[in-house]
Amino acid sequence: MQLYSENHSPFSAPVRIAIYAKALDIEIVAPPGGLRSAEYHRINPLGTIPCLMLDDGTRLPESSAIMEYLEEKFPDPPLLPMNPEARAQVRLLQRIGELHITTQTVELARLPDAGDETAANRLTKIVRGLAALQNILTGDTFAAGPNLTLADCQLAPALFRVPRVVGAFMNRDLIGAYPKVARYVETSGRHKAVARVLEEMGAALA
Ligand SMILES: N[C@@H](CCC(=O)N[C@@H](CS)C(=O)NCC(=O)O)C(=O)O
Repeated sequence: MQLYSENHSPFSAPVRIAIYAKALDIEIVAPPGGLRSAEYHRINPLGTIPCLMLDDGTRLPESSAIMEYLEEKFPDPPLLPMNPEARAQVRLLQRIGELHITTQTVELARLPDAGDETAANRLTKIVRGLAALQNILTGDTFAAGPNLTLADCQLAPALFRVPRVVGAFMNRDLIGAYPKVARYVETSGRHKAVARVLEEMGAALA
């Protein structure tokens, strides 16, 4: 299997954390010809990374679909808890990370004008996402308890980007305003797979 990915990509980062945490034999490669090339669009007509190329040639784009597939195909070590309520909690945290944080920072980073009304809407969504996390996080090492889950794969890279992107729009330590979130950033970053991906992202963004 191959994963098309780039180190700066916040949507690819969660998939790479899952791959590293499970020690999977998946080759991680850049999109051939570049993300916007005709060559890559022939592989993945959505034109997005990440995209997993299965051994039978099937292409699986969309980070959450890829992570669900990897979890089912390679359940050991598990990145989802056993009981339905705990699984729902992990998926909720994943959605908050993807929709309220990552998507908003990606769109914010595309906006040139710091005074734009669209920027204010994106910042509001990020603030709501952080406030929700402050309520939902267990206060444990990882987002949903003592073990790494898919929630951490999503949230750690999402939160990593917040100060880097929001800094251009406001002079405020947004994460620091939510102590449980700030602590979570610190504790989750100690996991080897998380630390590796955050380092890759940091180097790519520098
Ligand atoms: N919902 C998609 C979003 C993927 C996405 O938008 N990735 C960005 C890179 S971080 C991308 O490929 N953008 C295409 C482009 O900029 O042309 C997922 O979760 O995989």
